[in-house]
Amino acid sequence: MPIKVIQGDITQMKTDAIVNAANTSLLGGGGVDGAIHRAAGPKLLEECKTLNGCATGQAKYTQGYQLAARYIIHTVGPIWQGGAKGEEELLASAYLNSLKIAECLKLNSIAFPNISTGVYGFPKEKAVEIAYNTVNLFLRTTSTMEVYFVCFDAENLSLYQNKLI
Ligand code: AR6
Repeated sequence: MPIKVIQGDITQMKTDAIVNAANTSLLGGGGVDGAIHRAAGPKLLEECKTLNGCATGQAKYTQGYQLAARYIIHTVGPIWQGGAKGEEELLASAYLNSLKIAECLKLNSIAFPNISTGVYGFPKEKAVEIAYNTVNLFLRTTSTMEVYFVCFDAENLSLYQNKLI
């Protein structure tokens, strides 16, 4: 099974790339974004400053610097505003565009956090469906990449584990 679910800190992953749940500025923030910037070191912010931000649902990549992962793929999930503002499509795009970058870079493995389910408030159950379905479809049609869903909290972990059964 190329999809794996684990609980832990994504900054510790030894995959070829880890995905950052960033904001449109790409200049850092709290949550997983803050943890990745702290772990990668200050050169990450220097490179991010050259990227001119990132639109919601899009993705851009940088080097991994002090991380074990070679690359960081920065994507911006939607802020949940009730569900009528294209949030579901934008979350699917965030996953898909990250996977496309990994494919362009010819990566064998990638680790995702649970994008938008922290301060951006996306309902976790819906987010799991979208994440899982987007990755599954991508892997079926185009790729043999290993994909990890790295869950930080127990609720997301059990939602993902139930989805995989
Ligand atoms: N490893 C894996 N997952 C983590 C980690 C970690 N070290 N730390 C937190 N999470 P959030 P968002 C989980 O809020 O909702 C930032 O300020 C967390 O439990 O980090 O997409 C950005 O700059 C949750 O399940 O991201 C943006 O402004 C998931 O990561 C904004 O937050 C996402 O939570 C993005 O909000």
